[in-house]
Amino acid sequence: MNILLATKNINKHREISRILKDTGNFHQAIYKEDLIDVVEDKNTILENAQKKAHEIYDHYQVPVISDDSGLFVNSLDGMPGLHSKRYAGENATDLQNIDKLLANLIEEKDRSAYFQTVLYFYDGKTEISTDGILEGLIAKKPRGSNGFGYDSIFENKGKTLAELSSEEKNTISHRKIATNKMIGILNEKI
Ligand code: ITT
Repeated sequence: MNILLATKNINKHREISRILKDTGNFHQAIYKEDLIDVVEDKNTILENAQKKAHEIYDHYQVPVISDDSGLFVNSLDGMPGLHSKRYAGENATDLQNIDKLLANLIEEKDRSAYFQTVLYFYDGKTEISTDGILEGLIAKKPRGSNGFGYDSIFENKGKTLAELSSEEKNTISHRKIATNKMIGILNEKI
C-alpha cells in the first residue's frame, strides 16, 4: 500500500521509509514536500499525531501515517516533551533547542530522558496508533554528526544517536519500535 507520510520532516521520512524497506514488506511511505500545515495544539503527542493524520487524510483522501515525537527529560518534568520542536522559541533551530536544554541541565545530576514517537494511521475508516520509546541520558555536550534534532545530545549505551550510522539508529530507535508495531497491525488489519 502507498501511504502518505503526514510529516514535513524529511529526516523522519528517511528513517521510516528505510525501516519499511528493510523489513521487506509492501508498504511504501510517500513524502510530499508541500504538505498542508497542521497546527499542533493538543495536549499529548498521541492527540497531535491523530490530528495530523486526520487533517492530512481529509485534505488528500489517501491513507496516511503521521509521526509525532518528543524528547522527555525526567528532571525537567518531561520537558521539552510536547514542545520539543519549539523549545527555544517559535522558529528555533535544532542548535538553539539543544543549547537551551543543556543550559537547563547544567547543575542537574539526573540526566535521564527518553524519546517517544507516536505513529497514527488513518485511511478514512481504520485508525491505528503505535508508540515507541528509547531510554537514554542527555550528554554534557553534543557529539556526532549523523541524525537530526536532539540526536547529538541523546546517549544510549555510551554513544549519542548522532554517533551512530542511520542503520544503527534504525535498529534501536523509538521510531523503529513504533514502525515495527505499525507494520504488524497494518498487515493484520488491511
Ligand atoms: P512534523 O510535525 O511535520 O512531522 P516536526 O519536525 O515538526 O515534523 P515533531 O513535531 O514531532 O516533528 O517535532 C519534535 C521535535 O523532536 C523536533 O525538534 C525534532 O527535530 C525532534 N525529534 C523528533 N524525532 C527525533 C529523533 O529521532 N531524534 C532526534 N530528534 C528528534
